[in-house]
Amino acid sequence: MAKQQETKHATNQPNKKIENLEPDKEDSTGAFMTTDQGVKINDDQNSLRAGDRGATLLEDFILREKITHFDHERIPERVVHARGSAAHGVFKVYKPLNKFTKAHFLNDTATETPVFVRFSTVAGSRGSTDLARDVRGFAVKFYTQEGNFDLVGNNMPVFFIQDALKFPDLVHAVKPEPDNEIPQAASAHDTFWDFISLMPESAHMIMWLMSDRAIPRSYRMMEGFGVHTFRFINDKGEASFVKFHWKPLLGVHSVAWDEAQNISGKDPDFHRRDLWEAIESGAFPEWELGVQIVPEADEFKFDFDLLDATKIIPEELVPVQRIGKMTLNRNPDNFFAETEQSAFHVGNIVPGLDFTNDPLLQGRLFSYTDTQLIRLGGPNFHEIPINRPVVPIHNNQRDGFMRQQINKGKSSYNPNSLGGGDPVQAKAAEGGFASYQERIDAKKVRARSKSFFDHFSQARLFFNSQSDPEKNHLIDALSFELGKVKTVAVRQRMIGILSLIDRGLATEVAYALGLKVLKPEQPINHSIPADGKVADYQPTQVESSLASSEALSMKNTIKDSIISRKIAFLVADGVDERSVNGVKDALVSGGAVVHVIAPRLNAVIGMNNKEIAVDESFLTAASVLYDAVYVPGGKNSVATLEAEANAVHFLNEAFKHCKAIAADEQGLQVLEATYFANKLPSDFSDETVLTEGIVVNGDLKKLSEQFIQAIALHRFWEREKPRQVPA
Ligand code: HDD
Repeated sequence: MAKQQETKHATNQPNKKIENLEPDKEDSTGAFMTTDQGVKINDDQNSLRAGDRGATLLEDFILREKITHFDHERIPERVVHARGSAAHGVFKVYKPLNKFTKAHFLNDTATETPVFVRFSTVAGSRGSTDLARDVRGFAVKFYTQEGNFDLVGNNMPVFFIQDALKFPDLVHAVKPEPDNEIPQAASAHDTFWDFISLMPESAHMIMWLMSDRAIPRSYRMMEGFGVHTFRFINDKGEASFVKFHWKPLLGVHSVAWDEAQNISGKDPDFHRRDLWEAIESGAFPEWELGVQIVPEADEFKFDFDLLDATKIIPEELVPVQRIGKMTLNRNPDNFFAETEQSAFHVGNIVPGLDFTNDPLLQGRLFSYTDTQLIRLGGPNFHEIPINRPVVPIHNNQRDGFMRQQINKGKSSYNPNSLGGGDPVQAKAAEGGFASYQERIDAKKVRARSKSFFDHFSQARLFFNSQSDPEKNHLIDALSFELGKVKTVAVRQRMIGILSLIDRGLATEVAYALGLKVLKPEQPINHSIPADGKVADYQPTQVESSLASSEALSMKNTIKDSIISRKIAFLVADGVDERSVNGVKDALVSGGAVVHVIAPRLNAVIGMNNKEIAVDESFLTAASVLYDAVYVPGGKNSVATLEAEANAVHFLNEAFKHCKAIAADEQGLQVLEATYFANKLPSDFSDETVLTEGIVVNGDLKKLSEQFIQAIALHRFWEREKPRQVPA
């Protein structure tokens, strides 16, 4: 299927990684079936027996081979980020960045660097729902001409903890509880909030996790962040600090929590399917790569520490420069071979980039190779096609399980004379990687810098930057999650932490939990050294130099297109074909995907006896799987639909989830059968449409225009204000 995309390829160069994968691909079209040894098989239905009712013979190598392979098909899932989906694509830089970095792929504007990108949830297992409230992984492997660079980030710019030593604790706390393995893919349980309530440094991340960012509408509509501060190194050996951002060209959008829970039942593969279908249809997802660059000299200029992964650099302080674009334009051919076996490592960097001393990053540098050793079974996982670079590998590493490369010659050591001294080391000028020579003069200590002790100012900045609907969602999310916690003392301790972020927030959540905001307990900070004074190691309360930051609210995101958005048309026999086709044509030419949904499958007969193909029935479709709904007229069609509970429910849910809804003059009759009939706007002017998201118009051209504008706005959260939406 991916082959069809050749013609739609948004870019114009052959993708070197796809070429590199080609020799390993297998295509059975027109071929004989064989064993793994290449022997043609003439009966794949019956094992070899002593007589047709007798015992199976051990000599049946066909049976033995097939069952043995099957028995060994599974590998361990990733210990975190087990559930994921991936795609191939390319990255191209806009202009050379040589002032800051010598990395070739960030300087050569002519080259399209192949990428493989895997998106994931963190806590759930491989088969868990895509719509869990969770952080999303955003891992990009750049197959550059200088080797692989992996930017292994998330869709949130900060992290729960400051030191990698706490990572196993965090993950043990969020994963299903160890006695009964409950709950799957959810943080709403005691052990997670027990840990969080004792880890004040997680406060900022918790604000992100409880926000709508944790329930994206699509992987294609998420930001990505490298999280840590990295280093850029130019060809003079000068360094600057850099933070990486991915900015989606479709904007950042989310679903409602009630919707997320429903999608988990109706289509747990919602994000996987969405990514796959968008790429198959040629609606290639795109992100711009952004960088925030801080000169070395400004390292201590901020009221937070650049090495602290629980902090952002607000965009008001250091703007994000957009330096290039990534386009995902090809689905994998095989999920296991590519997506499952892809092995990312934050330590895979190329000349022109380097690490910083962020203690979270430093610990990650160990963890990723280590985990691949157990997951992929040995030290040669870099040879698996999806992981190998597009440049040759020459070194003296040898052997190990599943070695693919056939190294020639006698010498596998350096220095050597028998092999002519090869392979030779490359000088920095020849592209050899040379680590940045950071000056360090320090005692070896187990301690945390005091510059890491402000845990609340940026959590507050995040909360203060949210729009009212976003704040309400955050309060609801915390009330839901803590409501699922059974231990009241944990809930109470969390209210204490929240009160250190924002008193109003804590009061609202406490109200929902039937608790009071008490004076918070002394938050525990785990960085107390054996001989340290506890008082010195308590979190500090610092005011952020900023009251709010625009980039933190999804309200300010791009809302200018309906590309790849899914629109449901509710129809029945007798529908007005002109209304269906007119509005459909307008939406499809705007890039949207239209599904016709009817009481039963196959087709409906319109009022002018024309057949209209049906994509889904009310049984197989659900409102939560669409971005907007249209009800075309036709006397008999609307009469059927207004009496059809599933159609009315479809609309009620769309209204509840704040989606754009449209009807032509006759279709209005069906809207009048919903619970929101008495909330329909009194006029359908352009202005009302843009605030209320409901379009009714007899003029199909005008209707289509207004509907397109409304869909582009994504959601009409103001509708939630009266908080009176059942469904
Ligand atoms: Fe991690 C996987 C992102 C902290 C240890 N991590 C993993 C993946 C992503 C991230 C996107 C999935 C990659 C894929 O699709 O295969 N991790 C992050 C970010 C972090 C972070 C953005 C903080 C800024 N991780 C982190 C720490 C540790 C790990 C502190 C351990 C000390 N992460 C792992 C791992 C995983 C992993 C155990 C599991 C599967 C894998 O590596 O390949 O090594």
